[in-house]
Amino acid sequence: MPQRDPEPGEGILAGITGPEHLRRLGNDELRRLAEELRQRVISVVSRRGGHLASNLGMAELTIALHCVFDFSSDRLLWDVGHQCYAHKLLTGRRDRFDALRQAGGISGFPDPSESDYDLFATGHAGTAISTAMGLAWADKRGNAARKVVAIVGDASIVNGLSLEAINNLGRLGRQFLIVLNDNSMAIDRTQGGLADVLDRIRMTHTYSGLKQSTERILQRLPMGEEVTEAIRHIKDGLRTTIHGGGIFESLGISYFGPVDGHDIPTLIRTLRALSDMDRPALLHVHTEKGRGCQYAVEDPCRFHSTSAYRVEAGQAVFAEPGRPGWTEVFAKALIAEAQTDSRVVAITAAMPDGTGLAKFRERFPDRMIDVGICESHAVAMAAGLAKGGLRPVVAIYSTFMQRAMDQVFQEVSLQHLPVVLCMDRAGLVGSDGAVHHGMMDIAMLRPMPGVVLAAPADAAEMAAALRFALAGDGPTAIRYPRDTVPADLPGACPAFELGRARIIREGPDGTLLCYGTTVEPALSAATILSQQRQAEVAVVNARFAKPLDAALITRMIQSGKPMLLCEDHAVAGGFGSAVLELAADRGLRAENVRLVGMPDRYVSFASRREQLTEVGLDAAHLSAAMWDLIRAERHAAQAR
Ligand SMILES: Cc1ncc(C[n+]2csc(CCOP(=O)(O)OP(=O)(O)O)c2C)c(N)n1
Repeated sequence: MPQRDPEPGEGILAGITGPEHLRRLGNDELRRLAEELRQRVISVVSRRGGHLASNLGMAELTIALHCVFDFSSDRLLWDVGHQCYAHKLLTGRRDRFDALRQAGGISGFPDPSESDYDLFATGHAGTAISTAMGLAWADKRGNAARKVVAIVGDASIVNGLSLEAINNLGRLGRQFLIVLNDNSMAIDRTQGGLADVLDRIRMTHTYSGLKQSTERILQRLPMGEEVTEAIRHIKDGLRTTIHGGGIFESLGISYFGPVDGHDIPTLIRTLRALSDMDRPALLHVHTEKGRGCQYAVEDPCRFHSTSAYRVEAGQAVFAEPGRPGWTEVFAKALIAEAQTDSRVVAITAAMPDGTGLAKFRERFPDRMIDVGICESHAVAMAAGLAKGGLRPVVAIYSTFMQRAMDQVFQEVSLQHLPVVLCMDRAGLVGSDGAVHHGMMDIAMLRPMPGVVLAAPADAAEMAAALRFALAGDGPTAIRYPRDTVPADLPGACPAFELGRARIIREGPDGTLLCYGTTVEPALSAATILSQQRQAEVAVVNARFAKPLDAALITRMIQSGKPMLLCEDHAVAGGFGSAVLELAADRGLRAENVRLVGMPDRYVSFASRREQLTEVGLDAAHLSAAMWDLIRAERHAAQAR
């Protein structure tokens, strides 16, 4: 008879009061606990959405880490942090876990405001070893004996930032443990030379091989004081068994492994032995992405991060999306361009699925490059491709494009090369929260001379913007949100012309001047104003944040009629700021102009709709804000 999964109020997990409790459990109980953690994660993620496959692989390793270390004082750093669900369940957040990624609930990433067990709010790859090193240095100076552990995935350890930290780590001269969680996957398959090395280690260690290599480590690692001396002694012996681990060894980091990441007793014994080392070490752990959940094991990429679903006959079933998303529309438009222009090539930094480039790869396998999680390299390489005569399109989420700003500056903008940056997830991103909002791309790119900034407002405009960008002789950045694409705008879509806005709706009483995606709520706001207030306002897609349609915007400001500048971006330094700079430059009185966008604080995780409402970018808030301006302007006119 298959066992019934425990309900949230029963089982071993229900009795866990804190990580210290784990040390009182036997191996069988710990194994059952791992299963319970998985079932809890599946149950919540299937209803709330979230990161599934990586978390399922982390149950045993998380338990073992909490058994060996005391992270109420020792330091635990998660790289990216999307794999910390079991950690959350074991560190006091079990009862609130059902509200995962819901407004006011539990974050999908580590979050110090939730628990002292989370040291940094994270979400971007490659940071854990650096921040952990900083903590280790600080403790060394303060003579604190805390242990430091950084958990890093096989895709994140090849990130430039991780490698810079590893290069520096050999000099640390104190305990420091990197746990390399190797499941051979990023979101898609891990890319690159180091991935090949790890793959070779994986292939030479079948399950029984793993057992042997672990035994070899353990036999040679006596517990207690002599451990470091013993390790020094066995180094040569080990080196012959470690293959690719030599890379770390040569950088002064002792390599151990690989070990089976689902074998709790072995993990505990190995971690305990390594916890006493007085210098940096790396434990290479093999885990299975999607462990214990058939559909996630079969398609770990699909279930890396998932929306809510229901299970029917053992398969996950998703609600049909009402309309296509921006990602899909972008991929379609790019494929169409690539069909007529053989110079077009596409680059992703480990996100072929998320950016839509997986579709492009199906159609043009030789013209898509996945560089791994290294956005800076992606952009610098795109500069080389452009110089070499190709037309590179780099598709990166806005939040991750931040990593590549120096390359956009020096390699792309300064050389004025025709690189097209397509920034998905630009704007509020919903349940991933503050670590993933695309809130600063305009502000970061706007100061770079020669960079054109464009934003489409519907599917036809996406195709037109891309066509325009690919025809240009310099860099263009196109931004679009994590959302479904709105219904087609009225009328035929005019081609994108440099610095020309598109008037979508006319109206004498004021203007909602939008940048891209905010056109949709602005059109609804205009309808509300027309129906409820008999006020007729214009709706315009500026299309370009740089260069602005200076002539049109000047006329609109000079009319003295109210204007709302609406953008799904931080108000500071964004599109609205560009308009106000124009006004100041031309000596225009912008007294009836207001900015709507993200405020100067981090907007927490919630649904994207809730977040848009929170910052005033929904139709109701826009119409109310516009009506306030219209009324004030009418009063002022009467008083004159
Ligand atoms: C700088 C940056 N780029 C891209 C991402 C998107 N991303 C989130 S998780 C992930 C894959 C991580 O793979 P790995 O580190 O091996 O962890 P696993 O999920 O396999 O446990 C990627 C690419 C990110 N979080 N940060």
